[in-house]
Amino acid sequence: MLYYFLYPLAKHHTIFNVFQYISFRTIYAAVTALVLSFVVGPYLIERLRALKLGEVVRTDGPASHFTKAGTPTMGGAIILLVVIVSVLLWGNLTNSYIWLMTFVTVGMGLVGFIDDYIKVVKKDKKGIRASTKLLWQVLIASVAVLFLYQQDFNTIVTIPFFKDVHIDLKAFYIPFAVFVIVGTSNAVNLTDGLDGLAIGPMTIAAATYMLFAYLVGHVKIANYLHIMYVPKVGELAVFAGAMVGASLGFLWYNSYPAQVFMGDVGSLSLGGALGTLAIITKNEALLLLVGGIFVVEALSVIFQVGSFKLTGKRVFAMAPIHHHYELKGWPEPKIIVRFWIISIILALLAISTLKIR
Ligand code: 57M
Repeated sequence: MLYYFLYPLAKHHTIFNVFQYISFRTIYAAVTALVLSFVVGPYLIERLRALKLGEVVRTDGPASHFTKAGTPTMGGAIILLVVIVSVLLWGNLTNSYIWLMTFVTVGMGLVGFIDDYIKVVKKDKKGIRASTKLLWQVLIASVAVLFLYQQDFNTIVTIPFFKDVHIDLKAFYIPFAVFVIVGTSNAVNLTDGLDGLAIGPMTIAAATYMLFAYLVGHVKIANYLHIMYVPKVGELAVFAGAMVGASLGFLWYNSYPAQVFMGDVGSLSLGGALGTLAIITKNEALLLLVGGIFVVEALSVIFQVGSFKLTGKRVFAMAPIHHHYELKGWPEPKIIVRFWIISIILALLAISTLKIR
């Protein structure tokens, strides 16, 4: 909006020229989201507490979690609000990718909100049926991917570290991209089981894709780095910047010991947004590295369930894997910070693929 109203004033005063620069708007989108989180965060957390939207903690999990009962949840609504306001302020609203990101983020957020509402307000621990939830997620992701596909979106997938390996999935790109978006949304949800465990790696992953969106969308830099140039994608750096600011702002309150949990409204929407960022910036396969923590958490559940069904034996003391370390006696903050460290290393590795190919 600011771009729309203030950039035209550049004819009267050159200072307004800054509004055309994606780099400038990205930084201020992040700062705005962060400041907004600090302004509305305490008020909204208090509202969630007053509305008694507190977590019902499962009794079959690690005992250390019992003290967390009653912590306000659905804090992801703060993240959603802050991201959207910041993007509306700093984004170029004529860019269709900005709207596509907003659609997926809000759509997945709605699915999560309904699930949280049933669990927390209606006190029905099961929430929405897993199959119904998945159906809605697939539907939202499919609408987004079909929109891209009918715009002649590039269906080639590049493989990190291998310059000459390109796979053109053609029409198979549609189910592939839907899988990436829905899979990431659910993987972030599975990770969200310790204070700051999901939002830390999310901040790092969003920052990494912020950088990639900027580079991939800049014709000169893309040519210089010999990476795929995707027109108009630079604007998504603004969206990712808002995600970074909002995630950092949320981490302020969600860090150990958490004053608020994000709920499914936060995890499903942020995960969906991250998956969509990977698709639109054409760095789909790189998400395995950038979102490595989410991938490992999801794989730990797949192996645990698979092994139990096939052999009757468990691979981990408990899945997702963060519970395994809890049961081994690692203090919660140690697990969280170590997972953050791994995320940073993975992000640096991902950035190194710009040169190592
Ligand atoms: C969400 N939700 C947390 C909070 C958060 C198939 C199976 C592996 C599914 C999995 C599952 O249900 N995962 C989805 C996990 C819950 O957090 C809430 O949920 C929101 C995210 N959706 O925002 O509102 C609890 O996590 C803790 N928490 C924090 N800090 C945070 O910042 O401490 C969350 C955020 C909160 C709080 O205690 O109540 C959750 O873990 O329930 N299921 C599991 O994760 C269960 N695993 C399991 O059954 N494993 C089995 C099989 C099926 C693989 C096995 O290993 O044999 C575990 N989870 C729990 N107890 N709570 C085990 C039992």
